[in-house]
Amino acid sequence: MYKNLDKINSPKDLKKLNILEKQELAKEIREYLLEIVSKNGGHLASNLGVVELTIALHSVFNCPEDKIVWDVGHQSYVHKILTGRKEEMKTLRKIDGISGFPKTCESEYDSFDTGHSSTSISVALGMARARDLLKGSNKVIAVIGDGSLTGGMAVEALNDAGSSKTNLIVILNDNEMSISKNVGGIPALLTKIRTKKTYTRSNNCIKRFFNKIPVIGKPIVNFAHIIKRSIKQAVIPNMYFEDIGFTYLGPVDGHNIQELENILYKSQNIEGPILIHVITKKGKGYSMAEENPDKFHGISSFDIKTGEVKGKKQKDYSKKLGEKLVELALQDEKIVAVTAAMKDGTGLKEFADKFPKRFFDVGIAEQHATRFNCRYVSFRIKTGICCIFFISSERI
Ligand SMILES: Cc1ncc(C[n+]2csc(CCOP(=O)(O)OP(=O)(O)O)c2C)c(N)n1
Repeated sequence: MYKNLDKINSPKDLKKLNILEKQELAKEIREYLLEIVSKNGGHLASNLGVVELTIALHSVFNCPEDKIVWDVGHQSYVHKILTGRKEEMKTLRKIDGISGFPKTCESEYDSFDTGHSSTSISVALGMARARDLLKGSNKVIAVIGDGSLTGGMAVEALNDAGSSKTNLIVILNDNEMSISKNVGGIPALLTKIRTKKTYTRSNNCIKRFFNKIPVIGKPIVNFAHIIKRSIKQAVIPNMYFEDIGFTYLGPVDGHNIQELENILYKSQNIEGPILIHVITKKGKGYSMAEENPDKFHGISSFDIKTGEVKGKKQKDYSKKLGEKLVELALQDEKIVAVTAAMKDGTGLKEFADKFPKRFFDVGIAEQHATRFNCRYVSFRIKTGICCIFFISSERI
């Protein structure tokens, strides 16, 4: 029995709750997620991380008219729970059970059939442009993780959306994790922005102060607005998102429902593409998952108290392959390994630990990895370097 959760059959019910009730609801949803995933298995850590974000999204927007596009579809459990599928979630990973990903045939609240990854901004931009042609007024929101943002398609879509002037909201769910620790220049940029958080706060305080001064207050604010960009550029080394045409909002605490709702309401009054930078903790609220987000990213049934996976752990092909690769790499220093953000899933952890200089995680970027791989293949002809290339093997 859940005091608040049992009352929620659609986002309409959610909108009736006050902020304290929503905070209690967030706790109950976490308990419910743990109850289900510990029994059936599933994607846990990412969902624990988006509980408040999903509550805020469904509190502020009006789905199904407004469209939410989940980039990594495994992040949609909370969305499913809040959109009338709480009971069905008990059939997750069972024969004929509910899908662990958004499915348009399952619910009108699922706007797109998403697997993984990096497709949401393209999909949402297409929906937004179609809406504009049809003279519609609904909102379109893409929710993309920092891991998925390393995928080429996401960058291509940002490039297009940024110059489009189309009303579109991109929520960047930044938990600093892909399945493993996120890698590359874009995550480094996000870290830079996160650590300059004080900029947004002090900027708002200054605005409020000058706005209170009669007559001269407003002109000063306007003047400040003109020089804002240069100040921003001085304080924040790289305003990448603004430079490519987005209005950047944030960073905002992804576990504070009130702050999230405020920023989502604010975004509704801004024209053009907007990127809202939301900071979340993968595995939030379950210490085992907070400490080992990669282990609890996707997991079989487990004991909630100990975090131990139930049943006998079988050696899978990836593990065996990884072991063989290490054995071969010990004999041949020209062997390297390339992965597209799937170090653990492809059995390469031991290789990465033993040969850090010969291991390349290129991010969720298989397209890039194949060309990068070809360089090594062409090297092989000349120098004998051999490349073992692993791509995603995850099932949807
Ligand atoms: C094209 C592709 N590459 C890699 C994967 C494996 N994969 C699935 S989810 C994921 C991490 C996604 O990270 P993020 O978008 O930050 O979401 P999070 O799980 O952290 O919430 C990865 C690497 C995949 N499914 N598809």
